[in-house]
Parts: sequence; C-alpha cells; structure tokens
Amino acid sequence: MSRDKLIEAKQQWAREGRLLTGKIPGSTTGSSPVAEGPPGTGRLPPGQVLVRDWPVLDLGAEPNVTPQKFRLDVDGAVANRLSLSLDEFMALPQTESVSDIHCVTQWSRYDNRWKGVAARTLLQIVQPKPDARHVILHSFDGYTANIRLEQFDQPDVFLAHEWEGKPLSRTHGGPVRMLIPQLYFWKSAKWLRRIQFTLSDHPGFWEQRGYHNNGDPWLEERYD
Ligand SMILES: Nc1nc2c(c(=O)[nH]1)N[C@H]1C(S)=C(S)[C@@H](COP(=O)(O)O)O[C@H]1N2
Ligand SMILES: [Mo]
Repeated sequence: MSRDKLIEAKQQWAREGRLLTGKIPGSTTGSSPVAEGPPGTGRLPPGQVLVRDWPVLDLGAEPNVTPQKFRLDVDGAVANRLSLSLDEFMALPQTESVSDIHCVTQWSRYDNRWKGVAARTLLQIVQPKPDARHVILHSFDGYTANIRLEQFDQPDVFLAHEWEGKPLSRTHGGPVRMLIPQLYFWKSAKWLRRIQFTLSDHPGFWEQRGYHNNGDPWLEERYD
C-alpha cells in the first residue's frame, strides 16, 4: 500500500470509530458486560486481541539509521540540553523491563523484554524547567508523537535499544525507539531523533489525523 493510501485508510478508521467496543472499564453505556477490569484486575484492554508475533506498523519509509547517522537531541524547556552520539547514549545508565504492547489497530502483545535508558534517568540529567508540560517525540522518518510530561515520567517508559536480548531491528525502530507501554503504541516513536520539552501541546502525526490526543488503551481512547 502506498504511504498516502495507508494514511487515508487509517484516517478513515478514525472517522468511522472502527474497533470501538464501548466497553470502557466502569462505563455503563456498553451493550455487553465489561470483559476486562481496570488496570490490575484484567490484562487485555477493551477491544484488543492478543497476538504472539510482533506486527510491523509504520509509514513505510523505515530509515536506515546507521551508528554514524544516529544522533539524539534532548532540548526545549530543559536546564541541560543533550546531543548524544550512539556511543554516548549507550554509556548512560541502562535498565531492563518487561511490559505489554497495545496497538490501536487492535493487537496486544504480552511480556516484551526491553533494555535501554529509562525516561526517568534522562529526566534526572536534563532537568525539565518548572513550566515544561509536554514532550514531543521526533523521528528520523519525520514522524512525531506528543505526550504529557507526566506520561513520560513513569517507571516503565524507556528509550529502548534491545528487545528480547537482541539489538532492536530496523523495522521495529532501531537503533533507538521510544517505549510508552501505558499508551497505544503509535505514541512509541520508532527511529527516535529528538525529544523536545515544551510548555504547550503540539499534536503529533496521528493526533493531527483523527487519533486521540491522550491514547489510553484502558479508556479506549482510540480516536478524538
Ligand atoms: N518513527 C515512527 N514511529 C512510529 C510509527 C511510524 O510510522 N514512524 N508508527 C507508529 C505506529 S502507528 C505503531 S502501531 C508502532 C508500531 O511499532 P512496531 O512496528 O514496532 O510494531 O510504531 C509507532 N511509531
Ligand atoms: Mo499504529
């Protein structure tokens, strides 16, 4: 599928409200009983289907980010800006975690083992200014995604470069991708290039095309 057709198809999903179950935990409007409880009581968010493989979803460009081409800038409303080579990034304190993936196109994948730099490690280094509220993720393919600072500032949010003990593949966003397990996976920008801290919000690629600005799978925040 061409890039334009893919984008148009996914915008159409948003317009139609495709896949919406209405079975939001605690909601009384759904026609059938709540299948899964809120976080901690059930593991599969409403409307999701469990898969074992790991689908690839992107705009089709899949940039070849060699170690030489790699650079990660962290800038905007921070006390200490960073511009890191891949070696410098790898020299930061490393952490491992296991988390689930929930993609808005309905698949979920449990127990992914990640290694990388925890967002909180990065926050300690760059020190966001007191008025910083948002984090804008920019990728080598021109993709962007926006989250709030408190969504970035979570123990399971990572700048990941390993999956299941192996370097993250190019198709899945290597050498370094964002990982935000508590939000739909479109927020987890692949081929990460820049992390920008801002005072005001700047909707990202899919957020400008009908997808929800917040993207919480437990609240089924698929579309805006
Ligand atoms: N840079 C970049 N990041 C991206 C995308 C993209 O097109 N470009 N697609 C997003 C979408 S819509 C999804 S569902 C996930 C898919 O990640 P995966 O291919 O590793 O499963 O990446 C997200 N991050
Ligand atoms: Mo997606």
